[in-house]
Amino acid sequence: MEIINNLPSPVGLRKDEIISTLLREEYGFLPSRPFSVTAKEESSDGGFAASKATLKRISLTCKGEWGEFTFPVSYAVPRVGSSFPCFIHLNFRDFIPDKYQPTEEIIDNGFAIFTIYYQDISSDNGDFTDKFAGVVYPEGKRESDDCGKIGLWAWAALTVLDYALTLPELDHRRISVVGHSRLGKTALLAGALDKRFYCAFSNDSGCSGAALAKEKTGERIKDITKVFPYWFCENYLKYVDKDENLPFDQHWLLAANAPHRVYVASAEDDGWACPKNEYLACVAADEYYKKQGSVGFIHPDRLPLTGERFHDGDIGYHIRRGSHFLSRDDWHNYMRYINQYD
Ligand code: GTR
Repeated sequence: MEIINNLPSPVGLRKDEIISTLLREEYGFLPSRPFSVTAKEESSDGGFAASKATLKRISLTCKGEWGEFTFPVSYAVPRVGSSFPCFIHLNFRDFIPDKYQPTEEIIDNGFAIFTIYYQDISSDNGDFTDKFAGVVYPEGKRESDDCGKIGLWAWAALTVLDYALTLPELDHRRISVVGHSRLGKTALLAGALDKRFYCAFSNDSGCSGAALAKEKTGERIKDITKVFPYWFCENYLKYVDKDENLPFDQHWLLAANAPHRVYVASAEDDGWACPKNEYLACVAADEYYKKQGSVGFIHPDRLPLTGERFHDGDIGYHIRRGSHFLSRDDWHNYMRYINQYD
């Protein structure tokens, strides 16, 4: 099979070494974890989805060495049953349901789901005084290795995980993080930073997400840092036009998710993300997973065909028909992947 030669290998490095390289050079170091997270139920609707689920709006108040920050989340949970596997979904809107979150279908499959509207954590722009950014970066100023917005959004997913792990109705072994596109990059980072996740699901995350930078088509580091420099730490700018000889690459981000699962979903027509390099990153991360004693990526010795799914390893994968979108096909593949195991 076609592979990309001379990729820097994470094999031989400890996981904390891989993560500190990714944080120092690309995403930036995150704010410290909160000392406490307190939940307040703002509303509860037991009639949600034909009364099959309860939909709650909850405020989470976090206290930490940086001060205090409160953000809202939505939580939909089936009304009948117990030990629900759960998704923490970073979404682009706070609508329930939403075109990227078919909540009733998720409930019907026996899953609970948290939704974080990402801009409730901090705006999707270069304003570092907004919301949580303003708490951790007084006057909106960052050091060159302080995290950008992706790091702040990932911080929120870890915080919701802290809260989810206090809920007796959830299966604490099977709480996963999901995101699409910029929020797929965020889900992969959150997964790398917290071994308590079951799986990190990256949907069409592309450049600076699941796709290898080397030999990538579509979006490159120069493009992404031109429009969205604030997603990353300032150090990342030094890699503009250096995609071909980075000292690390995006398979390190997948590898840093070991030993828990990671899942990469691509869409055939998503050329800007580069489905080929999303697949080849899974291939390249396999060796590190195997060295940790995990089943790595089980796949044929060729590029995938549209419609294929590879669900037998700790690195899960599918490529579907269509364009850049978090679709029902993607969700059904994610639930199928989780359900086949436990
Ligand atoms: C694009 C960006 C991609 C992807 C996408 C999104 O414009 O360049 O890397 O993250 O936005 O998040 O929708």
